[in-house]
Amino acid sequence: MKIFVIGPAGCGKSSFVKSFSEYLGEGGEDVRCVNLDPATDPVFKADKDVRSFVKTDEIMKKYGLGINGGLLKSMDEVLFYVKDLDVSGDYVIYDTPGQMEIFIYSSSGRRIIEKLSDKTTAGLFLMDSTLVTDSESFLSAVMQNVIVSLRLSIPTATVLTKNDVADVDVEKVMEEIPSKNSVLAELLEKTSYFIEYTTLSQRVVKVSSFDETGFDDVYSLLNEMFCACGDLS
Ligand SMILES: Nc1nc2c(ncn2[C@@H]2O[C@H](COP(=O)(O)OP(=O)(O)OP(=O)(O)O)[C@@H](O)[C@H]2O)c(=O)[nH]1
Ligand SMILES: [Mg+2]
Repeated sequence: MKIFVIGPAGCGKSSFVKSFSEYLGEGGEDVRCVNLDPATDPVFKADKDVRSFVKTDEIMKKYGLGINGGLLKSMDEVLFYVKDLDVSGDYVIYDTPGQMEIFIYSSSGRRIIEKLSDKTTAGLFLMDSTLVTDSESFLSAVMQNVIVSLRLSIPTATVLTKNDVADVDVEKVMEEIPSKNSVLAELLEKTSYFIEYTTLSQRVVKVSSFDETGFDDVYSLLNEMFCACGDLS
């Protein structure tokens, strides 16, 4: 299974890759990790590291680009090395950069994932729990996951990180929606219906990479994604 860990800057992707891969390894699973972030050295034991081929700091200097343009250009270059980044294992976990443009707008991010994917590829869309404690932010996060899933054509699940510092009460957040009376209350309510009628994005798990909270849930969810018997609701 290929697992792409995606999410906004600083949401906890690299920490999750480190802790979750250790958790899988301790459980006897055959797990490999790949760093797909050309801007940052991996904090986990990387079986393949994109920075062996492309380094964003060097790209920025070479082309006179800033950090955002440098990262986008780096991903264009990474396309030439995709074969070198492929690795086999029962669970192959890819850490990715936090710049969402790469997956939502640019063609390189999409093509890199397409080339590395197989029939059992999934995305985990990570969001920092401290930022999604109200219904507007929570629904926006889940919708971003839907967009990433559509754009990359892979099933993705929403994972709320840093549960040790903020525990999002998903049920309460959803229950509050009908009582909102902002000008966009209707949009909010219809968005919640939309989410209710989609399957994968609806299932939200909460994790902490510091104390491994929720890792059993992520493990079950990943396996349910490729099992016809899975109940994702
Ligand atoms: N409390 C808490 N902090 C966390 C957790 N996971 C990550 N962090 C902290 O959040 C910050 C960002 O973590 P990273 O793992 O680097 O996040 P990232 O998404 O890889 O960041 P970028 O690659 O820069 O987009 C660091 O200070 C981490 O220590 C967690 O489970 N709990
Ligand atoms: Mg990172």
